Amino acid sequence: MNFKNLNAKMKCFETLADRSVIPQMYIIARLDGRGFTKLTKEKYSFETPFDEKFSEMMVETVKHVLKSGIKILYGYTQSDEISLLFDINENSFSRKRSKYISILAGEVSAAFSMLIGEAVVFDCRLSELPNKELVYDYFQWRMDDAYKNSLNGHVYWNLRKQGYSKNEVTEKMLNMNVAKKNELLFSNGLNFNDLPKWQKRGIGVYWEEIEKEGINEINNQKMIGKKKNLIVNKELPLKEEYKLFIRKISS
Ligand SMILES: Nc1nc2c(ncn2[C@@H]2O[C@H](COP(=O)(O)OP(=O)(O)OP(=O)(O)O)[C@@H](O)[C@H]2O)c(=O)[nH]1
Ligand SMILES: [Mg+2]
Repeated sequence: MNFKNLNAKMKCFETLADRSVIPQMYIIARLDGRGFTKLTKEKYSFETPFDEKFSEMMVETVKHVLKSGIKILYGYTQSDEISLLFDINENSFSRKRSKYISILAGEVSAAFSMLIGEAVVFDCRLSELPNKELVYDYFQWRMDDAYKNSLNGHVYWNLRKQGYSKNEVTEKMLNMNVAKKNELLFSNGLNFNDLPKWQKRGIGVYWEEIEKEGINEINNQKMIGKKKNLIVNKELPLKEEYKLFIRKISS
């Protein structure tokens, strides 16, 4: 078989099952660090339950991926995960899922690896959402997850640091509701309400357009140009306000 025929015969095995996201669907990618429990607790002694340096590396990674060429309007990170909302008009790579998933997993894994100094891996999955309400629900879901993880993490590590074993803590927490968890922290000198907001709500990264004074190279006159800056927000708003916030940065 000549190369042309062999190429046509074999190419279809790569392409025919490689689906594109249909136009006007909102795309959100979610990346999650692989085996980060071991990485954060055994390989490196990051502070538990929250470590500012670890969180800073996650934020730097989000900034990197927002600058990587795929049009992403909003990046959100909590724990070892990153969610990325695409511009509705993003149409590079013919909107092929496999391209977005592999490129984003590659960009995020490479960026975080460079920051930590060894090879680490993030997985990536895509949500395809047919309307904006579901986009708001998605981000509310991840923020609720951040809140739940934060309360559980603080309670877990508060008890561990008092000397209880893994099993003892797991058993103690089994029948504890939210109020009980708050009470336990309070009685041990920690007011959950007073903790930094980023630990309970996660961190948002997005573009902001600012005006910038420059010099027009043709006539040497002062001019006002526009420049895009990345904003890191560690005090994200809640509920309805969060929805309005996402509407603003994604419109
Ligand atoms: N010490 C510490 N650990 C953190 C921090 N942020 C996230 N982690 C840990 O990262 C892990 C994230 O959870 P998972 O993604 O479910 O666990 P994983 O081990 O990465 O498992 P897979 O994602 O399935 O590979 C948890 O163990 C968190 O405690 C931090 O600031 N400090
Ligand atoms: Mg993980």
